[in-house]
This record gives sequence, C-alpha cells and structure tokens, in this order.
Amino acid sequence: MNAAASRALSTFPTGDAMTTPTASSDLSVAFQLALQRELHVGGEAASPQALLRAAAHACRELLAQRWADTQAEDARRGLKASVRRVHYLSMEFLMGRALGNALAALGLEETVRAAFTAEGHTLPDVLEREPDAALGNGGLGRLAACFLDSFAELGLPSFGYGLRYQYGMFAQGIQNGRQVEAPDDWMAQGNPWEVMRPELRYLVGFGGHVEVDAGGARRWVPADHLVAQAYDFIVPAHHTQRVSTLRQWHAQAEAPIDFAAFCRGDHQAAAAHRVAADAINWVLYPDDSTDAGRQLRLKQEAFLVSASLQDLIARHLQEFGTLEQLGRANAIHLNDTHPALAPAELMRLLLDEHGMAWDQAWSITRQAVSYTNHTLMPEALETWPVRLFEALLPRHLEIIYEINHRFLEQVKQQYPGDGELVRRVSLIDEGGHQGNWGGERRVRMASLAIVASHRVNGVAALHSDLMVKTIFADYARLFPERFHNVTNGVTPRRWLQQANPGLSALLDRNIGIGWRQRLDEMGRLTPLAADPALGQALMAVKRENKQRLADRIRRDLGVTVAVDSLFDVQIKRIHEYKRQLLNVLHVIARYQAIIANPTADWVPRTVVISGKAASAYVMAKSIIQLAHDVGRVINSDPRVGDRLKLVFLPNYGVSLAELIIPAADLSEQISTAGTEASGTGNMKFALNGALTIGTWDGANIEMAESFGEEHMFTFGLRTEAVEALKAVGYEPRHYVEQNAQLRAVIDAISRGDFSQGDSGRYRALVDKLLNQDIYLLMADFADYVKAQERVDDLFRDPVAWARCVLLNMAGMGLFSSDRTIEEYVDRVWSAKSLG
Ligand code: 26V
Repeated sequence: MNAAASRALSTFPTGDAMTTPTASSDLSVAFQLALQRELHVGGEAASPQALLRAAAHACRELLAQRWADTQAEDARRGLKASVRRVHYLSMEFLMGRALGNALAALGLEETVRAAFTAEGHTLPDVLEREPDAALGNGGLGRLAACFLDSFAELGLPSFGYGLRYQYGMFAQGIQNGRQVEAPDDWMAQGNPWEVMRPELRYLVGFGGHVEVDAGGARRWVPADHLVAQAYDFIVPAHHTQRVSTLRQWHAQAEAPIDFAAFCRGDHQAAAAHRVAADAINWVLYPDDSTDAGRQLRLKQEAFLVSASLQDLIARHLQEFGTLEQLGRANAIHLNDTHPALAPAELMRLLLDEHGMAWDQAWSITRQAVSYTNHTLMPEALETWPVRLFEALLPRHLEIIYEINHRFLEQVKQQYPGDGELVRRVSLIDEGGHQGNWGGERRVRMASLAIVASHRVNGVAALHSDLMVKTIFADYARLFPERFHNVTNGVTPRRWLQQANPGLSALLDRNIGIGWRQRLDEMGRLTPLAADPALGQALMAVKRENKQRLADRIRRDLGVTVAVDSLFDVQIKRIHEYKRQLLNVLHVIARYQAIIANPTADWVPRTVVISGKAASAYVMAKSIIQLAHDVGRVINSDPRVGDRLKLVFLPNYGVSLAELIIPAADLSEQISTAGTEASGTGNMKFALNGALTIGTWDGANIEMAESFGEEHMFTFGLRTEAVEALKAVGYEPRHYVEQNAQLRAVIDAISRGDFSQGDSGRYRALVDKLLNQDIYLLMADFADYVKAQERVDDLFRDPVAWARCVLLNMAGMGLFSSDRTIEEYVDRVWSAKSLG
C-alpha cells in the first residue's frame, strides 16, 4: 500500500468496537430455527434446497446486527473523515453464489458442514444448488462484485447501487454445437439473501413537460411515476465485523391497479401500470443490444440513478441537516457511462427540488462525481437520441443543454476559432461527420460523464494511456488533471481462498495466512520458488483440481480427458477481439501436425473454452459452433488419443469459473494489443497457479512487469506495431500465402473438414479473416504457434514449470482489488482529491 492510501485508510472505521465474533453456537441455533421454518412440519427429511435456504437465512440473521452496527458507525463519522462515503453506481453486479462466501466470512464452514452432514447431505452438494446471481454481462460486472468485497474488507463507508433484475444473464445451452439462449430465472425459488426495506421508497418520474413559474423557476411535471423499492444484499467482510451493502432497486407501480378500468372489464388497461413497472426490472440488457428497442434501457438507467441519488440525499440530510457539504462528504462513482445521467439528475434535485443556485449545485456535483471507462471499443460508447430524452427526460435534457452551453463557452474562450474542437467535444453529437452522417442528434454520455466529473480513470496502465491518446484526447487536453489510471484487481477471498482450498492450505503452510488481507505477502514465495518439494506439492494440488474438472467434463460432455495433459484454458465472453478463433486455429494446426507425425514427442493437451456470445452477435456464435465442430472431430479421432482434446463447457459464469480456474495450467489472454482494457480473468488464473500465454495488452503488461516477462509466454504485435501495420495497409491474405501451416488450417475449415463436408458453414467467417481481419489473427498466428511451442517445452520439465508458476504467484500481490480500492480512495474518492 502506498503511504497516501495508508494514511487515508487509517481513518476508516475498523469494526473493532462492534459485536463479538460470531460463535458457532449462534449459527447452530439460527440454523435450526430456520430449518424448522423451512420444513413447516417437523419430521420430514431436509432437501438440499431447504438446507440451503435455512443456512442462508441463518447467516443473514447473524449479519443483520453487523449491518446495523456498520451503518451506525458510518453515520457517526461525520465530516471529519477524510474518506467520503462512496456510492458505486453500476448497472451490473456479477455476484455469483453467496453462501460459501458468507460462511467463509463468518468462519462457520465447519459448523455448517457438520449440520448438513447430520441431515444426510454434504456441504459441496448443498452449495452447488445455489443459483448464481448473474446480474452482469462480464468483466465490468464482476469487477463491481470484487469491489464490494473489498469495500467491506477495508471498512470503506459505501453503498453499491444496482437494479434488481428478475432475469439475469441468459442461460446458455448448446444444441448441435450451436448456442441457444434461455431465460435465467434465478429468483424462481426466492432469494434468501435479500432484505426488503419497506421504508426506503422513492418516486421516479418519466415523460411529461417542464413548467416555468412566475419567478422563472423551472419544474418538471412528469407524466408518470414509478416507485423505487429498496432491497438490500449484505456483503460481509472476512476479517472484521463490517458489512457492505448492495442496494438494488425494484420498480413498482404507484397505483398497481386502475380500478375504473378494472370495473369496466378492461383488465389489460387495469394492469398497464403494473406491466410498465415490471418492465424496468425485467431483464439485464445484453452488451450488444442495438438501438432498436433500447428505450427501456434508458429508463432502467434513469431509474437506477434517480432512486440512488434520492436515497443518498435523504441520508445526507439526515446526517448533516443541509446540502452544502454533500460533495465533500459523498463520492458518486459511475461504473462506465451506464449511470452517467447521475450528474444531470443530481443537478435537477439540487436546483429544482432543493432550490439551490446553479453554481453551487454544479460545484457540488463536480466534487461528488467520478467516472471509470472500461472499454475503448467505439461501438460501446453510449449515446442516446435527443428525441428519446425529450420524450422521457425533458428536464434532464434542459440541464444537459445548460451544462453543455457553459462548458462550450469555456472551450471557445480557451481555444478561440477552433470550431472543429467545439463540435468534437460538445455533449451533443449534431451529426454530419464520420459515424453519424445525417444521423439524428444524440447525447454523448461519456462526454457528460467527463465534463461533470472531477476524476476519470481507465482500468490498466495501457488502457488509461490509450484512453487519453485516442477516444478522450480532446478532453485530456482540456482537463489534463482529471485523468488517472487505477489498475483493476480481484478479491483473493473468492478467487483463491474459496475457489482453491487446496492451494490456500499450501500457501498457509508456507507463507502464513496473511495473504488473504495483504496479497503482497505472496512475494514471500519468491525465495521458495526453487524448492522442488514445494513445486511438487503445488503440482499435486493442481492435479486434484484438474481431476475435479475432468470429472465434470466427463459428466457434462461425455468426453474423457487425460488429467496429466496440459490444461489450456480460455474462458471469457466470446468476442472477436478476444480472439477465441485464434485459439481454435492453433488447435487445428496442432491436430494436423499430430496426424502428420503421430510418433513425435507431443505434450498432451486439453484445450478448454467457455463463454457466452451475445445473442445478436452472429460471428461470435459462429466461433462457438466452430469450436464444437472442431472438438467433435478431434475428440473422436482415434489417431489423436490423449494428445489433444478440445472441449467447450456451456453456460460460463462465476461458479463455473471457480471450478475451472484452479484447474488450469495455461491461461489464454490473447486479445489484439490495444483492445482488452484490462482483463481480470488473467489475474485469477495467475493467482491460482496457471502460466499465461498472452499479448502485450491490458493488465497482462503489468503482470509481466511484476513477475518478469521471461515468466510469461508473450507473443504478437504490440499496440504501436498494430497501428503501424494498419497504417501501411494490412493484407491478411499475404500472411496466409506465406505460411503453409496457416494455409492448411484455413483450407481445412473452408473445405468443410469439420462441418461434415458443408463448405458453406464457415464461409463468412473465413472471408472475414482473409479480407478484413480487423483483429489481426493472421498477422499474429505464426508467433502464437511459436509461443505455444515454448509452452510445451517448459511443460516437459515439471520442476522448471512449477518454479515458474511459483514466481508468477509471487508477483501477483499487486492485483488484489483491495489495492485497487486503496488507489481509488487515494486518487479519486478522498477529500484530498478535491483539492
Ligand atoms: C456495453 C453495453 C452497451 C449497451 C447495453 C449494455 C452494455 C453492457 C456492457 C457494455 C460494455 C462492457 C465493458 C466491459 O465489460 N469491459 C470490461 O471491463 C473489465 C473491468 O474493467 C475489463 O477487465 C475488461 O478488459 C473490459 O472488457
């Protein structure tokens, strides 16, 4: 921890003065009571589901006191604290399962294990029944969940704010090698973790018009209102009595029934309000969702923002009595632009509802708001048609226009005569330029987020650097002091302690137990890395984890994989820039080489791919199908045997990751340089003793710098080379013509070797590779294959491999989300960052 962060954190509440640690007898009593309630009538055998609910209720009850104590302690801290209360606004939280985490935090695993055994069930069997809370698409949502864990652990006064989606990330099934989507009805059996807060309800308006009174004051008169009802999800710290809160909003109709319509017999009209309210919580939007039908998404964003800010203001007024210090006492963080309406809504609340003058309201807003960007992909930069704002949020649009007007006046003063600059940085895209020729006027949400923030950050060093050189270059010139980097991290509690008990125990024996709270203690592995006995013990743990995964692969897919083969894993959203296709091309090349030379000294490999494709993303779905086609052919070819297998595990999510990551030998992080903002899977793998094959991209770079590039299998063009190649005119065909191995791979796909002779199935995919290949797979293929050969060479020497794994782990201390949050506190959320 750096000195500044440590100073800031020293003023955090510690939780020491709170309740005594949870005694196992407390849990046993609470559990037995909850179980009796679950079973209603005594005597019958408890099902795993009943045990799960009973344990969850018991934990919740034990945590409730800690929750109340935490809130009381935070309320007492007042303005003296140098750390502001953080409000982390995010449309996504990928929490995964909660029971294992709660038991670990409370230190009650063994108590519950015994209680379950007494009821005739095992702990893992019961834990497996809990559905994942998958309220997120991918990295951005999982990062938010890791942050909540660190908020609790570090004792940071904070709230996570999100939406209580009825259906989370879709469930992925595979039929004939193709992805099919099914709704994720994760609350079908109720959600024992949430606590409804009946007293926390706010009205959120939509539509209508703006009225001006005699004195010129403007006020929004919405056409409709929804009620935002709070549900709290408690996130426990592991080493103190603190808990953090994830507050999720549920929309309800103000009047759930239109009685007049009901009495007329028009039941549809009678229920119309209810249907409109339900729509808000209906479903998590997929990250590829196009403009069509996205009005609901804007409503979701506005709903999250308004309810959260009203909640913040109510709490602040209760604690402070007035609003003057709101910006000094509270931080409002935007997890990407999805909650970027927040500054407009805060301004509206301060101006219209609380009668504040513009300048004061703006100064408070700028103090409070900060924004993290999570991707440079231009298609992910949110903009909304002005027309939609006029219909749904007319007062917010006025406020955004006023913010824009004042901002552009400043720009004109600073850069007189530069009309192009003014056009580029305006919060309103007027159309008439590349990307929006003749298009309609749109509100640029990232621009709003930047102009209204006192801090903007990227999520890894390279990404933050590219951010200020590319998409936000103009703003970085205008506000250089605003832009920072905060490299991502992951929570070692979930991703090492809980996911990998075998490795955790080995670490405890060799470096002590402190790594759970201070991940930099992993550095103590460095002097031990050359110890062959430790290396052997490490590989024995890895083998057990691989056996567990192999069992699962056999159970779910009917494929037998060799547990001593090299487990080569790529798990993440399926996206062209992440280049799962490059991975599959390498598998095909290896397959062809094995057939050509079966007696060579092959290092047996099991390639595991898992991930969901956005439902409308045709190319990503084609890649999933290709992986299945190639897997089917290879896995059933008797000439190959254990030398090579390719399996695709369906329905990737947090829980599947917790099974797969501890079993990996090799982690595939192979995005085109400059495209993956950070990656966090890369960190989870390295922490669990996998080596990385990766490009010079995102946080791979900082990982390599931390444990030495010689301990990572890096390959491929770096960002400048990618740019240079594109600038001179990249010709993918050229690489195919020059490389017989690559040609043979492409030919085999084109001929239909993996698609039962259907040469049309992958025509579009191959055409794109040969003619566009914007992610440079062809250019990086040869170097990737070479890097894979280096992987084989090292794996042949188990002692050297184990040493390298230990050195990787030793360098992972930096990549804890605790360190990340300490940096946010230091650079973004401390009162000091306000100047
Ligand atoms: C975009 C959209 C567009 C419209 C509807 C919903 C939606 C949801 C998500 C997104 C963009 C997601 C961006 C994202 O997940 N970025 C990932 O963030 C991780 C955490 O910082 C980072 O490690 C990954 O590299 C980055 O891809």
